Amino acid sequence: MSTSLVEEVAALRAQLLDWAEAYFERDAPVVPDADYDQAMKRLEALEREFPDLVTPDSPTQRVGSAPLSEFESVEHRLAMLSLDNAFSSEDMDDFHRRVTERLGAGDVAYCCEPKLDGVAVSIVYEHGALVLAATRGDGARGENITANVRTISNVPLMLNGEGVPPYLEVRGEVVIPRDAFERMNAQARAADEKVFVNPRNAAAGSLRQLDSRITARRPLTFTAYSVGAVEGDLPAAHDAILRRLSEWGLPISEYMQTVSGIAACDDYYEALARQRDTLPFDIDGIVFKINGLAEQEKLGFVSRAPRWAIARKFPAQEVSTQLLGVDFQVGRTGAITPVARLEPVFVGGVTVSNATLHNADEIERLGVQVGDTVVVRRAGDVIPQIVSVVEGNTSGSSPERAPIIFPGQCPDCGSDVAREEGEAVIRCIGGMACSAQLKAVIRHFASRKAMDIEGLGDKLIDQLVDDGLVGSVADIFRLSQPQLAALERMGDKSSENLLASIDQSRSTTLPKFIYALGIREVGEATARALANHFLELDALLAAPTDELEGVDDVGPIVARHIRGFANDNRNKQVVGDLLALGVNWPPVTVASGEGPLADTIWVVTGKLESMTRGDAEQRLRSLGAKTASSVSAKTSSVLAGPGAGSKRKKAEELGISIVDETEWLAMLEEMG
Ligand code: I6G
Repeated sequence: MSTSLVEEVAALRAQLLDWAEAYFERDAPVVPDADYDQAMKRLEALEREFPDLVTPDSPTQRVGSAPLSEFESVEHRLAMLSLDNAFSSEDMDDFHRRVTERLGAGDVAYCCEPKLDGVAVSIVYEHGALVLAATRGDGARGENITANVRTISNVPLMLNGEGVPPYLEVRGEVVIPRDAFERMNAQARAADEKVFVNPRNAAAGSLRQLDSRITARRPLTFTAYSVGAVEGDLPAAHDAILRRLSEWGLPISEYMQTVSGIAACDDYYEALARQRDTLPFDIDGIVFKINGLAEQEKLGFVSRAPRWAIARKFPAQEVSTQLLGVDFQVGRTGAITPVARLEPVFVGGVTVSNATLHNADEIERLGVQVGDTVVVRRAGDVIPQIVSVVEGNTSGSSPERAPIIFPGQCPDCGSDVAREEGEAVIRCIGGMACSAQLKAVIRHFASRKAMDIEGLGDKLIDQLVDDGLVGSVADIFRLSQPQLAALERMGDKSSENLLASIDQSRSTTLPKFIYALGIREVGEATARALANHFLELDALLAAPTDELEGVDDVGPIVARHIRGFANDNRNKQVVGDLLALGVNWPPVTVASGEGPLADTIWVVTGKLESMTRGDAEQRLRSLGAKTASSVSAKTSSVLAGPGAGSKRKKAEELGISIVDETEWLAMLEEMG
């Protein structure tokens, strides 16, 4: 075998691992899928021809193998136990009292970790190589899901580093992150395929695939939270064990923290409860563990749970309630969305009385009717949704049940409605003559990430449209102080403030302006990519579809929407009016990827004084940097404000440069 062949295989492997890291961990693909597939095919061919070159951690070993007929049952060397639950700080006090009494100790160190809402798995490594993965099953025996777990991109196939025990069973949770779940379901809905109820079910369904090639396409991630059977030495504290696992390449929770005493546990719980909605994954509580293994051993177990750990649960994210009725809401693109009116219910920490039902297909899929008992899910900052109808409720047609009938006319303006070929949504064809669409367009235009017109809220927009003062977004810039002051609940002072913020919003940026135009499917990221590509608004609006499709993020559908927008005479008029009324932005001089920070990857964390994290990221991108949400060996620098926690720590561990806000601002100034 020639050296150049060995070198080619090594280079392909390194390249594929790099690309996979960009794709899965930084959500920032660096090459088209086709390039990835081609490199993978070449590596597969070489490994087929020279099997001696196959290594257990080769990317080819993750792609999934032929379907199994069933999962084999495997016995856990050590039973996989469950955890006792606590529902209040009083329950936590009781737990702490029991622990300290048994230990005869005053204060105790607790290791705190979020309890991920996913599927528990056990992964066995022998001499560092992944040899077995199993579900929890009944705790004593689980199912052998090795082929599926091997496809999870952040599960190391080989552990690296000093002191890896000859036999190591790692336990943890497999989840699908929220954003990936939403994307997965949106794609499934568009393709009329099975929609998952929640990320946990999607993760469980993905791990239960007999064909691991299907699992390989699911965005699963693993987080280790403990060890099971071990032959060899490990540190004597839970947090140190997890850190050791991390050194060997296993992902652990970046939120893990060790605290002293039960009051600090309450603080940790409250802090995570506040962050719960904005975390990248669903969590259903916090797990607190006595940190010292000697103390854990002394406390032992009671029935099927350790005495040294407890899970303090958060309010449920799914609860059942009654569907009282359905309203139809018209959005800015005319889409008519069925909105469920619910018997108010406490879910995910807030009282919910409305939930989206998406579209007619979704209603049919759920088989839901007015009067049914339904399961409502509220997780993260996603709008509450009805995810299922309570079993036993759908059969027959009781007098209390009523089918949901879609309107044949727009509920707002009475225009006809139409369903485009291949689309699940029904749209009002009234355009800006439909006041509901106009109001939604203005709400979007004025929103923070768009023109950011402070004080122009929903109620005021309703008034301005209903009173005929605003008939297009350009009219916002034609409003006068007497007109505003004459509105209900608007005094001189508020109207002056509003006029000042309208005036201030005239100075914007090209990406924000493009986003504000509300072109279908053009979100913030696409608007940024368009601005960086075209640099000028005119160039964007004149671009043919094939040029538009050359921009990151823009496919044929988005390109068609942009052309459709640009060709519409009313839109041309409004854009022209906005510019004539003084809307302006500084020139976009640097396309992403070029500039003084080109080829660098930044992570912004903690609280900044002078701007939001989002704005700081935008500044960095405008200087050519890439921005990422998590710290890895690829990160060039971390901008850390006060309160930066685990990301700062990880950067320190990896020796990555950390700058504070003052240093960073000075650096920007230096770059001009
Ligand atoms: O189900 C669990 C979730 C998270 C756990 C767990 C955990 O630690 C963060 N830890 C143990 C020891 C067990 N179940 C049994």
